[in-house]
Amino acid sequence: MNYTHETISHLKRSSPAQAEFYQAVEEVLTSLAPILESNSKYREEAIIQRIVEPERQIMFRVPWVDDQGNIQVNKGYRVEFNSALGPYKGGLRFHPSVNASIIKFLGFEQIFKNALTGLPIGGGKGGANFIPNGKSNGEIMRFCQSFMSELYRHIGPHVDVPAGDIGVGAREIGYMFGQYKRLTGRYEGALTGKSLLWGGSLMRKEATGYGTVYFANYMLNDKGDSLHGKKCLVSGAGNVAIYAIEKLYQLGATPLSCSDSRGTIYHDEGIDVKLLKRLKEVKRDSLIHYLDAYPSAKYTPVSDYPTDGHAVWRYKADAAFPCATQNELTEQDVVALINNGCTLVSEGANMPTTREAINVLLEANITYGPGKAANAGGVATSQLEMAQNASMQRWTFNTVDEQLQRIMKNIFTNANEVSKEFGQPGNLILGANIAGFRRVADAMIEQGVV
Ligand code: NDP
Ligand code: 2IT
Repeated sequence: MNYTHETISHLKRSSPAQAEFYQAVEEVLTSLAPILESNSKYREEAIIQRIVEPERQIMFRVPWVDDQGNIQVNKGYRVEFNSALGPYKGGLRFHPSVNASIIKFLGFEQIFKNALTGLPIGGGKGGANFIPNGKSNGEIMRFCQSFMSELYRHIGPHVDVPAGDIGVGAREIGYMFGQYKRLTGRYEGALTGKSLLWGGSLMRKEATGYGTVYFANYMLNDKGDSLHGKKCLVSGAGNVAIYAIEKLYQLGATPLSCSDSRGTIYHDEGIDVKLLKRLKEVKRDSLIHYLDAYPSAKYTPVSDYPTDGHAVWRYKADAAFPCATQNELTEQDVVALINNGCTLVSEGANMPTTREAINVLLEANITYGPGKAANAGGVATSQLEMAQNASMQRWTFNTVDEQLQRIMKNIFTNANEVSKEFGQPGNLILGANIAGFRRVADAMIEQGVV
């Protein structure tokens, strides 16, 4: 029986117009074929029918007043997808492209990613179709307060624990935490990614980018190689990209590029990570200003990108780290990478690689770390933040870093072992999807039809 085809047809009828969600489901179900064939219990328990349907979906109005005194209205979401393994856990995304399809694909991915960490966290995701770029601090604060004025009733340390994602960093988490505390009267870990001054964990900011690079290094170590001396392409210029770039330097590699929503920087001497932090974390400026300090670097505006992909992947390098957004690595981008000698792709972003591009990666035997494995360091460290909050402790940077490395290594080993168990050694997309699925599905079976 073709579960993938049957499930997608069903979803197209029951949840119309959700292309990114179908894409995420198709990718997972394609990988699950061997375990579904060999294991009748998952069919008898209707696990697939249950797992693709969120336990709860919340959609709400987010009204706020801009600096000109105009009333603005956005659409807010929280999809509580699966709580078999623990409280719903996953980020909030503020970006104009946010809609039900985007939040559902992210929430669906999060179920398996969180399961892979081995930690007690379920899967969820949320956000709003808000445009953070160009907004004043006051506007960001009023938006976050309005967003939390509805969200607070659905979350809590044992219920659902949101964090950041695109457009949501420490500043936004701060404003949302303040409003949560004001509305509930409780000072508790209902959000992660908090400031170090009031309950945040050391290393959370760095965790996703560092984790993605650790994961890439573990993949290479398994083949007797390492990142040392490798030239790397990175996309994005936000939280994940910045700390991936930082860790690449620490492991002896050279990151040559970064990108934002307006263009791509390629700098053959290596990206100046201090300047990048100043431009993006402090000034929230366009990457074009990188040229003010380095006129010899190359800037390509989006208008000059190839029609079938992205400028950032058209340079010569050994490894690629997509760290911006979904579907940012196309089939033609992957072909270009391979023709230029690239042998590794490690995904910091969620679903950055199109379905067709993944097929090319697998056929070419490229070392490939899928996002739900390679970028799980962020959510794993969020869970370490929850553990510190619950026990009123504060761990050192090194303690958290050691745990992050241990978790990333375990995820690699687990996905790799499962890929061998199912006769496709090294196919980590298959290994990660089956390993994550097995843990959630078995927990669902033990908890009955709920
Ligand atoms: P940020 O908002 O910090 O940075 C996102 C970066 O990507 C920015 O440079 C932004 O450009 C660029 N970008 C965003 N959307 C687009 C787009 N549609 N086209 C081109 N460029 C775009 O987000 P994060 O770094 O936190 O997230 C990046 C990716 O990593 C996302 O896929 C997210 O889901 C994933 N992720 C994040 C985790 C985390 O802990 N933060 C954990 C695991 C995965 P600009 O600066 O112009 O806005
Ligand atoms: O996609 C992700 O894993 C995140 N945005 C982080 C989620 C979290 O709860 O830390």
